[in-house]
Amino acid sequence: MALTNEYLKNILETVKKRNPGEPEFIQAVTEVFESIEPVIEKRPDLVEAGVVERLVEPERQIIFRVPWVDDNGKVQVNRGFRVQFNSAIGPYKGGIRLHPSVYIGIIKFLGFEQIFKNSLTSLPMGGGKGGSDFDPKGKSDGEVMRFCQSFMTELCKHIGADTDVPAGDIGTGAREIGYMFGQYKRIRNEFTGVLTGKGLTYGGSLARTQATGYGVCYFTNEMLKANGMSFEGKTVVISGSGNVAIYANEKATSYGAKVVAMSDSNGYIYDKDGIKLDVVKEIKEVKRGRIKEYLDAVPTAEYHEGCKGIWTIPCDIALPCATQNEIDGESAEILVKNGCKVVCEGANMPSTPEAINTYLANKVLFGPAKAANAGGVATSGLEMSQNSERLAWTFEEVDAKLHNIMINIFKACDEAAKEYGEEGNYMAGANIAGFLKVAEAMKAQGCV
Ligand code: NDP
Ligand code: 2IT
Repeated sequence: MALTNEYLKNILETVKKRNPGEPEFIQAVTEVFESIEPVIEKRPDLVEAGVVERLVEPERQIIFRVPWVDDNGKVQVNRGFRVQFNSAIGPYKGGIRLHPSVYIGIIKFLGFEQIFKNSLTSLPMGGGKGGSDFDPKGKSDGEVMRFCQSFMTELCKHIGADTDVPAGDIGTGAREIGYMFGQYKRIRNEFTGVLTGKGLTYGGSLARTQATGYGVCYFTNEMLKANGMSFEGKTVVISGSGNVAIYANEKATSYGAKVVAMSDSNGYIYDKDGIKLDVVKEIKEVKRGRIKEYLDAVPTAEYHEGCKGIWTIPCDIALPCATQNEIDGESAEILVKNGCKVVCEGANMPSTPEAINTYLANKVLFGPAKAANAGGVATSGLEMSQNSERLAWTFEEVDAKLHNIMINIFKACDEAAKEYGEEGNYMAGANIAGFLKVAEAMKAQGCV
């Protein structure tokens, strides 16, 4: 769908000129612009207030050196990033990605998506994202600790419980958050909720570990119900085998579905009898191993090299929970041909624009990332609330709030889509609903 609105077309041209070599960022901006076009047509006041040209420019971008010493005593240097994208509705909030593919364009696409996602949660959180091209894989605990301490030694100058609150993302889990929190506390001499995803002994929230994956399934379940379907008896394929994928599997299974495939960046496993999640948890959460080790415990399963092949496995529901652009147009065509009825995104921007067009053209129910995976950051928001009131809620309390938030996010997407003549297009609905709250706040606060 090409843009026709002149205001948006001109801004997109500027974004392309100003951010060369950042295709993921341009992709994220283009998708949002295509969705909000009908809003812009109806709201000259937002154009007058210059909302969109401000929205696409991060408020602040910090890039820094992260030197650390490896186990051989050799100095290593990585690059650290924090993009503080938008604080119109709350302090910057978003994860930290540690992966060799990280560069400024990845952090900007993630930070931009985070603005709308956080808006959809209904909690007061602005958008931000950070990370580094450091690869935690194959590093010792000591190396990871020294990297995290060095990363936080610089980052701590820019964040704070009321300023910017980072969390986990790819490559950043409980271990990394612990090391970063320890260093922040040591340098700043304050014990505050400056990071979320903390351990339960030092201010973390119950259910944060499960939140993103559970949230994806709560959202999927609402989408299924609204269209006369359910998880019961469905075959599900989930890419990835990290934090989001594992807990999406757990919740989908508890809803009566059978998850038959999972993956990592080397390959995928197929278990026609349903993946035994205990085995995956042991490999990934305890041993930090590879998904192919599943066959050591379940020799009847299959392992295939390469990640793309996972989308050739017939399924009713696909939950991409690994990384950006993991489903391209070709994979989407194969999913549709094999009878897939639902795609709901746990990862950020896992579908290329061609894939999304294929879903929409074939009436596949599509749950877009910024709505479907918002349960993680929503529960981070709940962790911040608990830290502020110096209390800890039970698992059931947090999970119930998360469930309710996901139900409301689905409603908001559904209603916004209907209001703007895009019934059933939850991507349009998510972008519109997420945008409107931020746009109103930016207009009200004047040209800042
Ligand atoms: P993890 O690091 O726990 O797991 C990532 C998983 O994805 C691993 O199985 C990893 O395989 C795989 N993966 C990562 N990069 C690639 C790649 N380039 N190609 C193929 N597979 C890849 O991360 P999370 O589970 O936390 O994050 C997964 C996705 O969910 C990301 O898109 C993240 O932004 C998004 N997300 C995460 C949230 C959270 O709360 N954690 C919240 C909302 C979204 P391998 O081990 O081989 O690298
Ligand atoms: O992409 C995301 O929403 C996250 N990685 C979680 C962010 C957070 O602050 O919990």
